[in-house]
Amino acid sequence: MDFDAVTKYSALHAKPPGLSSQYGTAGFRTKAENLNHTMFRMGLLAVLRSKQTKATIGVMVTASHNPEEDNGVKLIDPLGEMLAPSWEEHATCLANAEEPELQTVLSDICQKEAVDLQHNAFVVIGRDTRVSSKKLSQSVIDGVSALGGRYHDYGLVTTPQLHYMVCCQNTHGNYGTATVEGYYQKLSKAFMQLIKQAVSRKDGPMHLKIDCANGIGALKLKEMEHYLPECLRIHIDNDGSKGKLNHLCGADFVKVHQKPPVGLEMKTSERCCSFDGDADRIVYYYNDTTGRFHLLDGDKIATLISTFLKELLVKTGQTLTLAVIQTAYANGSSTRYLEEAMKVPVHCAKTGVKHLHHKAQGFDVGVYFEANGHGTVLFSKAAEEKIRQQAEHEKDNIKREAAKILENTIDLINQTVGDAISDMLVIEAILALKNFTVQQWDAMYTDLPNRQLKVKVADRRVIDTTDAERRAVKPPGLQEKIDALVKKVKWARAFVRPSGTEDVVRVYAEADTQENADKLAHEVSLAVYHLAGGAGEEPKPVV
Ligand code: NG1
Ligand code: ZN
Repeated sequence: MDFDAVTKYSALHAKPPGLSSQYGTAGFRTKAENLNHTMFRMGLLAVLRSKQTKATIGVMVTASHNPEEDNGVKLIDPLGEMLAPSWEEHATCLANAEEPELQTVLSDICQKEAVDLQHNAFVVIGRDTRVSSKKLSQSVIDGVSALGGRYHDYGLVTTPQLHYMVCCQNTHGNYGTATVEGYYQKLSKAFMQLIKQAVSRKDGPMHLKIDCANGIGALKLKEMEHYLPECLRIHIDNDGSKGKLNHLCGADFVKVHQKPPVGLEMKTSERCCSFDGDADRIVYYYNDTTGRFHLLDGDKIATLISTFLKELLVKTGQTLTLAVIQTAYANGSSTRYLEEAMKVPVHCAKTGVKHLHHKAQGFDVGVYFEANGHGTVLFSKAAEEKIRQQAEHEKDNIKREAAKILENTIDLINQTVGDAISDMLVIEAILALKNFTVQQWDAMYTDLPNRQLKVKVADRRVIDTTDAERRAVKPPGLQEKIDALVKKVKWARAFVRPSGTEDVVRVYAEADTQENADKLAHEVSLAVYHLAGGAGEEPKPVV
């Protein structure tokens, strides 16, 4: 390893002494002005990971739904999945090493992970539309070059597009062609195959309004529009030409505030959706005839997709396991509906898609979604093979047709990570095939009223949880207090956990009415404030 080159280049991306950060749920995320050294070092780390795995590694520069001033970076492992947990620790050590320690930390990682320094490294890089992203991705490139790695800069891409590229590169084109055109072609072909049957019955084109959060999703959808069939008319709003990234718009805003984004004109019953800033999350919504806003979040999406897949699996006669993976934030109604009405097993994982992804890998078909709209479907290799075989060789017409639909669904889904564009096309195809309106989809079950709040505490690590974050084991007395509060309210559920991306404790409550959910969330916030070292003013009631 040419340490001299590393030292020389590192001086150009020097770490401000004392600054420390952590590779969290979604990589590093903080004010863009403090990220130069982190980016350079993640370029270095990507080279080491590439040498160790003997595969292409991805580096994505984005801060997803955070405001424009923030930025962030995450590494993508060989099959397009999130970075392995042991390497997250290396990432944190490397990002926090003071300049003179840099060489020692790099050597330690090489030693611990038996990195083959002779092996060539290849890194692919992508970035979102933030003003800071261009310069920061150049810092990543400098890091890659300092360790003699080769790279390809994909420039402006959505996060899931870069995950797709990594998977394509490492499967030698089996997953698809590693270009944005390859991505558009793969998805649009699968989509057209899927909706063929539905289109013949439909009277007119399907219309969908899309709030792109003033982010990368708008650019990429505009490119992709030419590949999509006439029958799907997309109307892109918040395309970045006027508004600020993620400001009063985007999937996170819509989900958290439970209201439509600014900059999108919604007519009664019109089907609309919102992407987040890097286009890996999606939520749907509409206004009913009384003007009431209806949100169809990740739980509703998981329900629609898993119901569709289950019906098809039954038709094929294949005995494949299917499960839905949720987090504690999933609405209680969705879990009940899936388990009781649909007879689909549901599992709960810790927050963060890597945990859901991992759990979903334990099934032939694993549907995972966070309530905030980040999710996808995983098919085991064996399941995929069985379905493809059946689609080609099955004699029974009904079984063969069902297998073909499943095969096209597999090709339409981005199995590497949640992908707003791919998820949107899957949803549009399912609605068309089932001849469902957004209202019919929404009517599958009714969400329990719920409220999410944040509480500031001196040190959020004083809270420790168990049972997929549904119960607090620390500080003493907190869970007992929550239990007592929950007991008083009908259909209630509440939990608290320290956020992995913000310096806050998150509180979630649901109950029979919005008023009760708001009241419970506030009371639980007060319990956190008093028992877990609240900072600043006491939490106020929800208004
Ligand atoms: P934290 O801040 O750990 O709650 C948030 C989301 C996660 C996940 C990550 C990464 C909620 C409640 N939490 O994590 O689901 O998406 O950000 O972006 O939505
Ligand atoms: Zn995102």
